[in-house]
Amino acid sequence: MPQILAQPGPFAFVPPHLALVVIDMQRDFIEPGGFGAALGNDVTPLRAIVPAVRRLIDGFRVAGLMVVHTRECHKSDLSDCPPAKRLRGTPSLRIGDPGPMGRILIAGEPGSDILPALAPLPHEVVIDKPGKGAFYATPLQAALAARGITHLVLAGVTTEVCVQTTMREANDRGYECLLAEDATESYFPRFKRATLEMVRAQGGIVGWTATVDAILDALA
Ligand code: C5J
Repeated sequence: MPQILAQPGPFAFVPPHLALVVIDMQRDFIEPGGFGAALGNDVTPLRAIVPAVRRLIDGFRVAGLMVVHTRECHKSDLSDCPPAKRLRGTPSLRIGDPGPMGRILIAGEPGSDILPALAPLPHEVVIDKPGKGAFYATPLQAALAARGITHLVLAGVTTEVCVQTTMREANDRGYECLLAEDATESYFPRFKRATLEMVRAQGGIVGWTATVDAILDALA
């Protein structure tokens, strides 16, 4: 059985049952003028992981493994956006407001698109999600079950919000999960460090972490 050199120990998997889930690599989080910037964040650190995410996606594609992409976005009438989510904090633009890349975090608007460098292929699953976790109110679990997926590699942004929430949701559903250390990023470096540590603490209480190189070595 192939193994990824991971922390806190080797991550064993059977190839056809392993999928990559790429979380929210959208213009709204990574480009100026989107939701991430409206919350007052410097978005430039997130752009730096694009090449690593692309290498990971390419590795899964070459290995013939499932690649899933998610987008955090809402219906244009905001019927799937709880007022608590929309009204919290003091962003310069709220969800649904018009911005330079169209309405913030609304499905179909330019800002909700995945970055062109990481665009899904036509046959790949794309999950639009109204929450931080990719399992809440989405068909993700059914899509994974249809392919017999038991093991997940997670990547994307932001580490401690949508990526970690999705990893915890997956862990509770019985998936073995590994977070790609250099293919995830946060607006807050210390939150990323803390997430990696808490995921793999206590013998891997939420799962494993490994570098993109280690993951690709095991797929080769
Ligand atoms: C956030 C996300 N940070 N994709 N979304 O609101 O992590």
